Amino acid sequence: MKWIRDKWAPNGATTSVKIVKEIESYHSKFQKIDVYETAKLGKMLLLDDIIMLTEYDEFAYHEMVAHPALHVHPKVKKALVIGGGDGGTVREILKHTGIREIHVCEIDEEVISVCKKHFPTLSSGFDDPRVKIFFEDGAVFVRERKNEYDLIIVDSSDPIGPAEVLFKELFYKNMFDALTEGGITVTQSEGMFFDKETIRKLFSFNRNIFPILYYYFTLVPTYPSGTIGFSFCSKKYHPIDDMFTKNKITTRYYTPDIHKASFVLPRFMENILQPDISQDSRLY
Ligand code: SPD
Repeated sequence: MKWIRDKWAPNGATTSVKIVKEIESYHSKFQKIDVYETAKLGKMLLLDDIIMLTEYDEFAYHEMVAHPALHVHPKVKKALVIGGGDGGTVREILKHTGIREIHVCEIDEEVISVCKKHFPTLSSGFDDPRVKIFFEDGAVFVRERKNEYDLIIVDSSDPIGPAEVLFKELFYKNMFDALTEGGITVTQSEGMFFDKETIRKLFSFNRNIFPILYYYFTLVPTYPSGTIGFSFCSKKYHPIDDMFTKNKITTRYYTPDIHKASFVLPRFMENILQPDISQDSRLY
């Protein structure tokens, strides 16, 4: 039996998962791609040795990256997913019947192929006629779109390698312009325990771009520290005051109470997100 250790360890601590078999391991043009059969958590996908998902807990991430915004914006017709090559985010968006069109911009075609082969319960949405896939750099793709999407979800890896550019101010400014009036963007914004500096930087520029900006989180045991969060960046709608409920969405993690609770943060996070506290004191 072998253990695979997640390479994402910004605070010198990370996750290990026991595996029983290597299923795929190769280098695409952009990154290393690995699929393993784990001992207890189903199949697991890694990009550049960083855990992207396990079949066991992926729902807790994909439901929470998608459903809060879709229970706040009253009419999401056209959505863009940047990254998200495994298909989990598209699968969740498609649960909302009002959606007419989903664009997916994934830089690495190989991620989609490998997930279609090994993770069909995530990637099946790619065959839906409302979904169109673009193999392009997300930052370039967004720069060329104006007033087009009601919702943009950035389902990215971490701020090293191909995803680094997706954590920059210019990218967020371009997303603002690519959104329609009242549009919302939700971005993978790392975990509150181990990635405080990344979150602080994101909020330091985003509070000047989006009038409504919140951090919320979910629990994913196979990510370092067991939690990961999202920036909720909105032009008009408030994540709690404008929230509504829908009856026919089947979920395993998301509920209206979880929606509300996920925006309630510990004191240290409130401090990190405040603009006027000296940087040194708030990072611990
Ligand atoms: N540290 C890993 C963070 C990965 C977040 N994105 C995962 C992609 C799942 N669709």
